[in-house]
Amino acid sequence: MATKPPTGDIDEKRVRVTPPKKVAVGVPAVLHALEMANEQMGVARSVQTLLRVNQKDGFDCPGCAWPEEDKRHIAEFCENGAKAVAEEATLRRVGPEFFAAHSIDELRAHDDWWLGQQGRLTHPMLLDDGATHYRPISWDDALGLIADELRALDDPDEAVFYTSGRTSNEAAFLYQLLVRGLGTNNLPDCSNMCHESSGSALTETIGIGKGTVSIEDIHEADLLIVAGQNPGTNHPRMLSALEKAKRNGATIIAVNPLPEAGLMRFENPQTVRGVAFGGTKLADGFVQIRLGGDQALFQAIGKHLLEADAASAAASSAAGAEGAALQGSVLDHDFIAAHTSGFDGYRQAMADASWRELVAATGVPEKALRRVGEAVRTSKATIVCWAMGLTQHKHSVPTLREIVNTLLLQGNIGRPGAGVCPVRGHSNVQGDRTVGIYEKPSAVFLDALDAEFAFAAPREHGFDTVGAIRAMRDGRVRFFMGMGGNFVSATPDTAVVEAGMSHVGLTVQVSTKLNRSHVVTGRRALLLPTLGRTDRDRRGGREQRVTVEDSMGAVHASRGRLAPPSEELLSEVAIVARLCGLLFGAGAGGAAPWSAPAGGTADPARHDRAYPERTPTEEARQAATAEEAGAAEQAGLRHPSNVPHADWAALEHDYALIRAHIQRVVPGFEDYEERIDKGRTLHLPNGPRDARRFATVDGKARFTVNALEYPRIPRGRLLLQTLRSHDQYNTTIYGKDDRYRGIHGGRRVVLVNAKDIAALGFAENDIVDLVSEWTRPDGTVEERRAEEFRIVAYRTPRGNAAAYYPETNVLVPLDSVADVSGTPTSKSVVIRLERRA
Ligand SMILES: Nc1nc2c(c(=O)[nH]1)N[C@H]1C(S)=C(S)[C@@H](COP(=O)(O)OP(=O)(O)OC[C@H]3O[C@@H](n4cnc5c(=O)[nH]c(N)nc54)[C@H](O)[C@@H]3O)O[C@H]1N2
Ligand SMILES: Nc1nc2c(c(=O)[nH]1)N[C@H]1C(S)=C(S)[C@@H](COP(=O)(O)OP(=O)(O)OC[C@H]3O[C@@H](n4cnc5c(=O)[nH]c(N)nc54)[C@H](O)[C@@H]3O)O[C@H]1N2
Ligand SMILES: [Mo]
Repeated sequence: MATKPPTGDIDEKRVRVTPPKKVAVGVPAVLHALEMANEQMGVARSVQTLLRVNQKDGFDCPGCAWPEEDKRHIAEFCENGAKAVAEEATLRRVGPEFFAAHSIDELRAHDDWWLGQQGRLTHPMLLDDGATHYRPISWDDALGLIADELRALDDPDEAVFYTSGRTSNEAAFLYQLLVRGLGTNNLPDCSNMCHESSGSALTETIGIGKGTVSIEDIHEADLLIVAGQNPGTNHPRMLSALEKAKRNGATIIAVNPLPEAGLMRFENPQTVRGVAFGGTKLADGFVQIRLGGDQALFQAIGKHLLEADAASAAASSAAGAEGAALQGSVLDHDFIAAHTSGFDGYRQAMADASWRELVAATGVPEKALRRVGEAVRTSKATIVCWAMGLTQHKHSVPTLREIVNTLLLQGNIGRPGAGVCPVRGHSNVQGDRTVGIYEKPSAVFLDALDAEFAFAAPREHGFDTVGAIRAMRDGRVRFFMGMGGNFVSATPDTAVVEAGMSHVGLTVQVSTKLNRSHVVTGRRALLLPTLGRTDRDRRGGREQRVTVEDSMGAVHASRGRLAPPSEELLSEVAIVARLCGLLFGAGAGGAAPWSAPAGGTADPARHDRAYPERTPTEEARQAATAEEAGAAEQAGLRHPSNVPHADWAALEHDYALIRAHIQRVVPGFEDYEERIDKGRTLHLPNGPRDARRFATVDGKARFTVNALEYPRIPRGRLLLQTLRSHDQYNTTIYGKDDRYRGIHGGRRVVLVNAKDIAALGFAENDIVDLVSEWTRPDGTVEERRAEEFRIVAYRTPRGNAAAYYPETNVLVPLDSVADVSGTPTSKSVVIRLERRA
């Protein structure tokens, strides 16, 4: 059923290009956001909603995962946070009448922008096999259909359960339990396409797959390197933190192929100084690196530091200093000796590295590379921040290992103002991982889960995102469920994904708004509307709150206050809890076990059963009565006695009970409930940061040796990165402008260096197809095509081009993934431009 993706905006030929902005944020940004908010929500609702973003009694901004400062501004939001909120809190509605009026074929011809603009989903809908329209379905029937379909599988591995990173800890924890209860670890998530490379590299080298800095560290850093990240658009509140760091004397170096507005200069709309005096110059240095040149850059920094250390050792031994023959003053030799392994191998590898090659890979002259090295050498505390520019390349994992190497040299991990800072995307993507959304769960996690719920979770690894697509393509997936997100548009190789989806028997999407994954479906499709962050969530007679973890490991509560778009909506927690009840509950196979406490508080007797006094294993195993086992068997589960045991109805009506389970399964959540009360934050333990403790194979932070890699661009070709405009949230398109880059009114543009445009025989504004060329391991070349893009001259390095995601996902080959992490290489796609006939 692969359909031709819509190319509406280019046909109108109205893209307008102006010079890129040099300053980010400021008053125009706030006005722009308010305008969008008013349009979607009306003035009163806008004010009421926006005042609650990221406040202690409010909701967590669904925008990004950047942490809140402790002293919050009245309006702790940014332009793009406000847009994310407006998008969700919109007053527009998509109900049964909408689906009656628009056939699935018609909807498929619209792009993600149009679909998203229609408003909030209000009713569960079913698209039957062969039907032309979605039709309404009751919750009971919808969930019953899912349960039937799951029971009918020959093998639980025929089911795939995707998660996007907005899902709360509570919903995510129950969801992974549902999936493992069914007997599979098929839990691909958006993180597979996002910071998986960071997780892989950091777990291996420092023993934790997360960053090691707090917001205070950012403020106290002496040097901040921001590489492969566009915070002015994607993490605007980070600019305030950078500004604060600068005021404290920090140096900031931006490493990017593009001179991104936010990094160059920043007008803080929340300070008078920002507004009145033309802003703060943020970046002191801009390294205009070639796509994929970062591994070489960090090797150059390491090489420079090692050379400088050796020189200082030689100088002091020449001056007769005692015992200084071996150790210079540049490196932290005590830290290296006490806390690391692999130093000698790394030192040798850097001695062997050639400056000529480092220059070729980065496109940056040796002198400039050494200037960055000098900034690092003289810094008292260094933090490296990064995002997608570093994680979506074939050699992303070695690149990030190299960052760790350079930081270890000066002991820049586990002390104030220093460390690694992968800046996460989705607002709870990190929390989802923490509570078990992972296709390769650790044995420690699974053991705790087994003990808590008296079952045996499967041990074999499941599919990640790319693995799931391959299985769909090969017809091995019969059931797909998406907990939020937009799997069809966000993943690589769109044509393969769309065809793969059509082989699936039932696709289920839990969502707030309409997107492409709801119109490119399996043979049957369910669309389940749910509450968003801004919506009030009343269950069990009281308002529920959920929790989320920010990019720096701080967990806090989030509570929406707006009246939900429809009385019909169930929270994500309720949807999953009911499915668990249907599949694993005492009444599984019979009457719905949750029907009793509708609206009332949970039965205290059940509560006791879910919260045994003695060890959970013991007690819960006893609770696995013959009756329950019989019911599960009747339910057709593969291992009838092996389903998780909990009081699902109670969990649906009191999310605190879910938090109590999390606290017993995941380390670091001690006193969870008490600590999130009154808006307090729970800081999860972080070995490297807290105590220079490294949970690696040898208990040390590990220097690694990584052969230098960088992309080679064939003659007459360009290397394309696919990135975000200023008016989008991933596949949710807010509008068609990219204000800071000076692109207006359209998204089908390709940014190319003016000299390349000429050298390739084109002119600005030519309309071209982008054709990607992918050489398979056997040497054959595959081609993929994205039609009708307008060429725009832009300050990108020679040989490098840029275009927006998701329009260009058709070009990213499914098999082109990062080594180790499996992340699609969305920032390095070899393309040629082809003139339209
Ligand atoms: N408003 C808004 N906020 C968002 C999002 C959104 O879509 N809109 N998305 C959220 C999500 S899920 C994520 S993951 C983050 C994404 O945040 P970013 O990673 O900032 O997003 P991208 O637009 O992919 O930008 C990649 C940046 O890296 C640069 N880059 C590309 N390749 C290279 C390279 O090889 N080397 C270097 N040094 N730089 C490179 C690009 O020029 C660009 O500046 O933002 C989150 N926040
Ligand atoms: N070419 C290319 N591809 C990429 C990237 C890239 O840079 N280039 N970036 C990758 C990255 S970093 C990421 S994170 C992924 C993003 O992949 P996804 O997370 O799958 O995509 P999103 O566009 O963020 O999903 C948005 C949808 O989520 C739904 N939604 C919003 N809020 C809620 C909610 O509260 N609950 C529920 N149930 N649904 C909700 C809405 O329907 C909305 O349409 O894309 C990846 N794909
Ligand atoms: Mo992301």
